[in-house]
Amino acid sequence: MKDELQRLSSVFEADIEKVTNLNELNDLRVNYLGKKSKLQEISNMMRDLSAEEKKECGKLMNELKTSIESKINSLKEELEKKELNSKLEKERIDVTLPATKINVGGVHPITKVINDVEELFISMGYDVLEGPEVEKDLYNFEMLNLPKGHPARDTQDSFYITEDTLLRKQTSPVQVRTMLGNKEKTPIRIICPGKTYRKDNDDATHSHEFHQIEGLVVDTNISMADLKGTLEIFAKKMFGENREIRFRPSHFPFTEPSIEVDVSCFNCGGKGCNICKGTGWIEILGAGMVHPNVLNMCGYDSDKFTGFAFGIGPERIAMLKYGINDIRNFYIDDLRFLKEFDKVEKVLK
Ligand code: 2U9
Repeated sequence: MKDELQRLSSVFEADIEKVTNLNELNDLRVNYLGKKSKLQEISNMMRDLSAEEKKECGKLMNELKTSIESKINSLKEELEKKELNSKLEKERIDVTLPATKINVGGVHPITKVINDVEELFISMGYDVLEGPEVEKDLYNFEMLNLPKGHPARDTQDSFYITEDTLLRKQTSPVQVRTMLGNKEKTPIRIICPGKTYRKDNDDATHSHEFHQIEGLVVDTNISMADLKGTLEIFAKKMFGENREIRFRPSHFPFTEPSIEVDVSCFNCGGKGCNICKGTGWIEILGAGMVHPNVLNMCGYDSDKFTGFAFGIGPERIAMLKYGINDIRNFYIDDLRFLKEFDKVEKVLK
């Protein structure tokens, strides 16, 4: 039995020498320490020994078992370290390699204009409200003093979904909804930015899809002077502190009186140049006093309340401000345009 143990010890020494990885080491452990191992076989044979021999052989066997276990464990540690090192070696990062290029996007010019306008009006106490792009005929036309049959409702001009629903032509339905929804009929001071649609033949200055930022103020004693003061602040913020504005009479069904607003040319200061076509003035938006019919239809007593409204086209503002000569540039996602614009933005800052 002692010889058997001696032989097993030498064979183990030879076998462990051959082990090169953790899988082989595990096989070795099963072979030498498992339930069907050689050591277990010898242990079973001990049953037939005398008590004296059993004691002696048992001691030797435990010593061998402990020695096998400790040799396997220390080799395991060694192999694990080796495997980790070779993994680290393979995965080593070469910090001298050029970094992966990160493409950082810029703010789209239309978004930039909308953000600037929102920031200004929020600073003057306005709320910013949005609404659905698919609208009811009722809110898009009827409540804005455009009854059925009105020439401005020409179906050619709009995208109808059903007879009573269409893609909104202006953001005005948001203001209508706000007035109707304000049950206490408290004063209103809002701007409504968003996408709008009308049937148009797209070219350098026309697009069937565009944006608007409409403003509405309803309160007691609101006059055209309030409108002028407000739009003057707007013009100065967007086109420079030295700008002046002027009102020209116009017509919109939802405002009375209605006006078109010009800003003194930011290029020549009003002397006349190619940008203002020699006039010294550039048209920037439309506005007016809210039509009494609109106020009444939306539940505001026009004998008590007055209000002003205006409509800004962010595309027009961006084209003027950044010298963009084709409206289609805003929608075709040409990176060359967007990147150029990003550079312009950085210079303007
Ligand atoms: C309500 C009452 C009145 C909104 C207004 C304009 C004048 C205007 C144009 C600007 C550029 C359209 O996109 S554009 O071509 N808009 O000139 N918009 S007053 O008036 C309202 C709106 C809602 C309840």
